[in-house]
Amino acid sequence: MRRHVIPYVVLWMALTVIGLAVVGVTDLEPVQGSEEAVVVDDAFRFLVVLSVPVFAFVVVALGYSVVTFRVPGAPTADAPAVRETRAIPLVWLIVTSALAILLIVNPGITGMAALGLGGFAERPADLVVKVEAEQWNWTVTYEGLGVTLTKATEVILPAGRRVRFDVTSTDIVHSLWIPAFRVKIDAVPGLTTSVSTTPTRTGSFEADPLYRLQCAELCGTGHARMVSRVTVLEPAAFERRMAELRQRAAAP
Ligand SMILES: [Cu+2]
Repeated sequence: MRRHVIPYVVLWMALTVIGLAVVGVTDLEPVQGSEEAVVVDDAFRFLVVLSVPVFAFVVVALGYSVVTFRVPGAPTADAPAVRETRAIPLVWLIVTSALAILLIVNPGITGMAALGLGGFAERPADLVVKVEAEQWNWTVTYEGLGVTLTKATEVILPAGRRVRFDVTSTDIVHSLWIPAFRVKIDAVPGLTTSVSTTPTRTGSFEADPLYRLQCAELCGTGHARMVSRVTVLEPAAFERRMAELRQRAAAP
């Protein structure tokens, strides 16, 4: 058994290094349009990096065993029971338990705290946007600004301001998803669900297709087309656009 440890560890390390190199050159993080995107991406990258040595450990164990312990021909009897490896399950139990606890604390609890989820205090919103989902449109109302965009083709948001979406549905379950912000919340009939985000930079669907409000819950034949463009403007430009939309709505 002992003589297998060193080649096994060498193979494990080699595959881990290759895996981490692949992760390093792979673009895992598209545009980060909000503060939440940074939290979510950090958690995602951490989990991916951590999974590389674990995955390599299992793959090398499998491959190494297949090659090294192969016995030609059909087996005539069971192999003798292995009794001298009590340390291996013990180490395995301790390491995997420690990793699981680490992940629960970070990025689990720390991430929830940063996002204001799971009972952690939510930061007050600068702007509340009511969103009503229906097959297959989004209707958006800017609370206190007197602007409602029925079947909105475009959702306009201010950069650097905390936005809370209060979401509901008039028919079946939909899901509000803005990929550039990494936020998602179900739209449920008879219920108001909320999700908050702070866009950090200006952006538009034309410049990056992740700037879109997309339904993320299969809701019928028009589901894939249940999309509104998202545009993030500087606060002053946002106020001007709101004023324009108010005027347009007031015009006969
Ligand atoms: Cu939908």
